[in-house]
Amino acid sequence: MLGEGEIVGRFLEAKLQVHPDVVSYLRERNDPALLEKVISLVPRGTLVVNPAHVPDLSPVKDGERFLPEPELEVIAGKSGDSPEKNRFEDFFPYFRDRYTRLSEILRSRVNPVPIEALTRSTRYRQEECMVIGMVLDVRTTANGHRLVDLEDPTGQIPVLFNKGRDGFADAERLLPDEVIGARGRLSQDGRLLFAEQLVRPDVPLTHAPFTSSRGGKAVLISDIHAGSSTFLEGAWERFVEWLPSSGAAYLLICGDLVDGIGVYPNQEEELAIRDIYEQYLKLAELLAGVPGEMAVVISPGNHDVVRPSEPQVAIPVEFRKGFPPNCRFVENPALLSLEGVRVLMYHGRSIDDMIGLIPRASYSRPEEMMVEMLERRHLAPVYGRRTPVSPEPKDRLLIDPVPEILHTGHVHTSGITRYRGVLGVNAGCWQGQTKFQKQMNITPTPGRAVMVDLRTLEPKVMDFA
Ligand code: D5M
Ligand code: FE
Ligand code: ZN
Repeated sequence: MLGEGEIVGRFLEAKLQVHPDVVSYLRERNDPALLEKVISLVPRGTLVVNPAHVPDLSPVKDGERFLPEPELEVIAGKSGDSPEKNRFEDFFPYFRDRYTRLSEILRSRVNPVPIEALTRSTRYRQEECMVIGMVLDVRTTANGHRLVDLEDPTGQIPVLFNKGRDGFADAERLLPDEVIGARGRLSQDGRLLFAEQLVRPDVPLTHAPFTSSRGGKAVLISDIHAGSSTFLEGAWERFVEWLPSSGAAYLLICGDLVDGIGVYPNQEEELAIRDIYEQYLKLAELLAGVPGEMAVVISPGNHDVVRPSEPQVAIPVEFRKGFPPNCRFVENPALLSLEGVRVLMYHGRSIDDMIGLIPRASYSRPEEMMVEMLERRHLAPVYGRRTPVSPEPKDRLLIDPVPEILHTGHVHTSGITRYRGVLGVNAGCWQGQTKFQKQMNITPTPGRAVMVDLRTLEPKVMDFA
């Protein structure tokens, strides 16, 4: 099996540095001849070998895309898409759908053996093989290795990721319920897989984002928290005054529209408006300042009046009084097309779960958690902690298709990232630090909006604080 050290070493011999994506690709393909071929194809004078140098990794741009008329289309998460009630009996189909679709994504790179066959038959013992499964449980052993119980529809097997092996950093970030592929060697008794490589569904290395030839700009914000006594009126006024000059056609608001009522203990002490209807009326007033020709897309978050389980339904009609006619209410998550550019809006409750479980993760760097979502092709990989999920026969939290822009909020800190062509944006919030955030040591970055040019996907941070 080709190891990371071996691959990097071979490039160094050829006086070349190598991009980590090229290393993962070569490890997955596990073909020494391919490694030599890549080295031989690199043009003279190259210092760093990146995916563009590898024929199979050349970007494949999704060039032809049906452009909606008008330019804004809600592809998924329209108001009314989610059934109101969640039914307990839907949990089984929900997880089966999650497993089936993520394992299909993995199958282009992993050729798995059913787990039952591994454990039953003797022919795989001490042989190299691959499996695909959902992480039932993951723990760190006394020696610091990571031990995972992996389950597929046929059975279950423990998989050991040795801390001394290449790519252990991937295993350190393993989360319960994520779907992964593992390549490794089966133990002599067939009861344990010694993993050599962890493969995540991920964004394809060849992914090249679609860009709009029509142009257009979108402004991304979240966490307005209207009705909170720490809502930053002045910053919002400056923002709204700037909007007409921005030339933007779209304003996307990614949840926590109002502060809500009773969201956390003693919240009433921090509310300027204690009536939930009036909080939404306040939001309607705030949005009345937005130019009428801009399309405003409004998606809920955990402080909003709708059910907390995701997909969260759109703000109900009785709370939409007084909003200007350019507002559209969608679910959380929602997938939009703006001039053909796909934007996946997700408030980001699951970021709390991931920050709690991923070593060195921090509320000050939300962009890293967006990358974790993209690698797993799932907005809320961990089930049953802080992020409640409403089971539906189709898992709407899967990231499929891969969007051009992933827009989140919730953490109140801004962060921007680009991962394999996908732009990740968390703009921050419009609320100053609350007592609760002070206790949690969370320092918000309020008053920022991020404007994205749909022709180039270049973000620009605007600060109104
Ligand atoms: O989330 C505002 C901020 O507070 C965000 O950074 C997440 C954090 N937060 C929210 N709830 C919790 C809990 N229960 N523990 C730790 N941190 C949390 P918002 O949704 O606006 O309240
Ligand atoms: Fe919030
Ligand atoms: Zn939130």
